[in-house]
Amino acid sequence: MKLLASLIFSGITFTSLALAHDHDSSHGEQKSTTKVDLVTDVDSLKAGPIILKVQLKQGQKSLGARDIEESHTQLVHAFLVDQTLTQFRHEHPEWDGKAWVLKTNLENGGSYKLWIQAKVKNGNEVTLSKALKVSGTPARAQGFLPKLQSEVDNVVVKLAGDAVKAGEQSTLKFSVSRKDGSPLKLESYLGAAAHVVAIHEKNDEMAHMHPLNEEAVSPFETHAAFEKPGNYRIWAQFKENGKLLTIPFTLQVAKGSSSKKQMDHSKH
Ligand SMILES: [Cu+2]
Repeated sequence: MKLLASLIFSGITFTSLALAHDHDSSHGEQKSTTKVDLVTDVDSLKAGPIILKVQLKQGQKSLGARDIEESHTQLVHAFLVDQTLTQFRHEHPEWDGKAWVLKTNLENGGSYKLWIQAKVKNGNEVTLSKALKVSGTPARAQGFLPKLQSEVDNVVVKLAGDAVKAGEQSTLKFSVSRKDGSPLKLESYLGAAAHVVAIHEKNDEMAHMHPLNEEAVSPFETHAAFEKPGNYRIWAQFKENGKLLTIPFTLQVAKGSSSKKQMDHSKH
């Protein structure tokens, strides 16, 4: 009897472990077994043209072009965002045999965050970040009042995403037109109709989304799941006539019923 009881007990334990594991893995690619550290050659830069050498370290190994799987036509996606969340750069560092070389131009100084996304071969997609100091005139803070309509270069984009709650899946809908209401002829950008990046006002959480529709048309929609409540700056990037447009928004994400649980998950 005793043996049987212990067998049942261990059986139950085993099942619940398996369930717990399943539960964890369903929460997305970020929490996983592939641990990668982000290392840069310097921690501080000067506003203007910059060159930053980035290493993706898996233990002692530096991950190079052969270790990374392409996603959206690129190996490594890099984003540089300052603390005001007004400065945004989306770049694709190139592997020079020793490091991923990131070249861009920063107009303003400030406290920046470098965000890196890469899909490790035989592993998972990692999202990494690192703080960088940039000397130079800081950008003027714009605050985080909701901004669901944005204009850049005669192009108007409206974002419909009201009642978005943390920890719950929502849909963001972007409608693009010219100021006079006429349509744009969108074209594919990096293998997607558009790229949408959302960063929390504390610059400590980011999400990179792509439209559900493959064809570059307006309106386009993306699925979004914001982990925590608060204000998010969102940049929609798409192309017309070979020209890349980057359109900023500010979206308020309300507390969701399951956001507490999600936040706990984000810690490990
Ligand atoms: Cu990219």
